[in-house]
Amino acid sequence: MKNIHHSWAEPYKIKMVELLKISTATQRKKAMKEAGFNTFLLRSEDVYIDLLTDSGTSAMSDRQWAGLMMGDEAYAGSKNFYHLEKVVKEVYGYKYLLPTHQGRGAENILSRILIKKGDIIPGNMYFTTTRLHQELAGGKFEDIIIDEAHDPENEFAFKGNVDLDKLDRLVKKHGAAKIPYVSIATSVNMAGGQPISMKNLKELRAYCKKHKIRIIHDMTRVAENAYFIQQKEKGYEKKSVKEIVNEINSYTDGATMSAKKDALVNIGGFLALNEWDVFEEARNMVVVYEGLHTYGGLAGRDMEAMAIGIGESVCDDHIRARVGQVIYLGNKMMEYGIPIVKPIGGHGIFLDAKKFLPHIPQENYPAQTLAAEIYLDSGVRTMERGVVSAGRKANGENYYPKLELLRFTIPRRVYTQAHMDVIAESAASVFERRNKIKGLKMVYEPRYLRFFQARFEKLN
Ligand code: PLI
Repeated sequence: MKNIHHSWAEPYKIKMVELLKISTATQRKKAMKEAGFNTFLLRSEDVYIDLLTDSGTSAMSDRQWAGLMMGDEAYAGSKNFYHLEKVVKEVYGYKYLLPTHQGRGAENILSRILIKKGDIIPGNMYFTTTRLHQELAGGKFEDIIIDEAHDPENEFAFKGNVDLDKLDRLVKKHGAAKIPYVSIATSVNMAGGQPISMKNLKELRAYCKKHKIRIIHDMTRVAENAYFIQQKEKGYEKKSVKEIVNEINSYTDGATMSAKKDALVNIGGFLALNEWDVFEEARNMVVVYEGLHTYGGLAGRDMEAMAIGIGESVCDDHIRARVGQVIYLGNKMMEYGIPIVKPIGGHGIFLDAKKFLPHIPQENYPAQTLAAEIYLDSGVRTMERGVVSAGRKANGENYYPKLELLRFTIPRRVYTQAHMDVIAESAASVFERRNKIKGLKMVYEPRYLRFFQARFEKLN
């Protein structure tokens, strides 16, 4: 009876299932060609296990579904708005709330208000839509994440941390007045879902206070970050995820949120602020771009589902199982010798495509190539997070990010452990024949966020 390993397990059971199509290799070949070797252009019907994103793809609880029936679809003053506002205050600790249709709606409004032409926005690694809105508003994003974040092999526990020396150099060079805010993401997406530590955040807060610079928090995956703090940071072992989330937020001045991730809904987001003046301006803008300030592009029922989802998302049992499943998949991949970003992050497994396909140069899109190969192998849909996602600079040059990754993003409460096994086995079988894989060339490139709609052809 010694040495029994105690597994994590889901704190829920299945009440309804969605049937999936299992395709043949010939069907997948045809579908991939029609999609221009871009997994974003596949029809979801042609996908078996969909790991494109964890955004809007989670399963809602029976309580959330019941909440939909409580939707108050009044144009103004919906009771669901007031419920959501109460929950955001209580759980997240921000004073003022503006719902938006999703995260980028909040980013648009915030960037337009706070950023002037020529401003600098330092942040702990870029995110695609966030940086684009900063640039469209006339600002320039500067990466101030620690160097370790750019190294997939480095096992430092908090690779989302800010390098305060990098920030200080920017402040000295441009002056604090040119920096409207520091843009801080929890669970840094493009680095592989890597957390920021509370210690680092506190130091950043002290620095920014001294220089009178705001901190704006991209809190899309804050609960996952809080879980890593609970598991790995001294002094937080006994704190609940909810308490940790609240403390993280207390060191920031406002937040943009894509509720489609942590908050367990299929659509929705918000802008949350502590400063009245900024809020007042944002409330003016929301009616231009989103909708009235008590719905911001959402139905009453969407706000109700979000309010309930936020509560569920900060429960320790939920988050332990959520991250536990991701870690299970990562460990399986490592057993097969597949190169992944370490440590394993919160929302998915990120394959190191440069290591996986060392014979394919970044100009021929190794991660994009790998996404196509995994789909062809098993019908598992993943997504590129490398040179295609990084896009072009304002001067037209390509960004060449150090990280060339393939993301296996795990929707919350959707797939089983057996699905995780199938996914790891598919990655392993592509890994076995990796030397025979050829790269891609881009044949169609949209102007903005090209990864969504670009088309590719196979190199001969
Ligand atoms: O997709 P939106 O507009 O609700 O949210 C944009 C957004 C903002 N910040 C972060 C960290 C994100 O991850 C994010 C969206 N992420 C997507 C769609 C993803 O697949 O990762």
